[in-house]
Amino acid sequence: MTCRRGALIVLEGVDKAGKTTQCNKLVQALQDSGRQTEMMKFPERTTKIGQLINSYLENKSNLEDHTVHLLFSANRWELVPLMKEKLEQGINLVVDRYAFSGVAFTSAKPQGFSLEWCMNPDMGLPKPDLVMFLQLSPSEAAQRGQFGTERYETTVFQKAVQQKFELLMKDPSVKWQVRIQHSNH
Ligand code: NYM
Repeated sequence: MTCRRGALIVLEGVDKAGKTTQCNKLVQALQDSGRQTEMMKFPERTTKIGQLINSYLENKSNLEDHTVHLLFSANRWELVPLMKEKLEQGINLVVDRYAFSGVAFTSAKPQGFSLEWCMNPDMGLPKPDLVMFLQLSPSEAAQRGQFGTERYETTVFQKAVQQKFELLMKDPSVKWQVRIQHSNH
């Protein structure tokens, strides 16, 4: 018996947009409707590469900007065999961040990385069937402006990231769906 390939659904957005909450809800809803569904997230901090990324994000170590970009990409690639296996088994994957975050965050850095350079290392990754962009309303963004201590968590940087996401959403080869986030997600 052949089974249908699972769907690859990605959730993207700036920090604090509520991606993790929505991923959990989506996984639950799909499971409740009888569809085998699992959640994944990037960065996946538990692998060796993920630990390097984690230490960078927590400001415990510094990494050169190109290097960390490539590590984020490598962290996706190292999970591709597992992703493919699951999708081929007919399992739907709901993924909290993917290559779009990689491109948006690196290209938002003041060094002026081109989108093209940022996109190259992720070329050939399994293509999402749908990318949901959780758009934080400006008033919500202001309320959620109290960021933690991780790298990138400043209002100025998040605004730059949002602009980069808006450029990426112009790509018609990707099926984007924008969802405006209000209170209580
Ligand atoms: N991030 C995430 C990147 O800079 N590049 C990437 O490729 C990915 C997947 O890591 N601020 C950034 C975005 C977030 C941070 O994400 C960690 P999370 O979802 O808070 O664990």
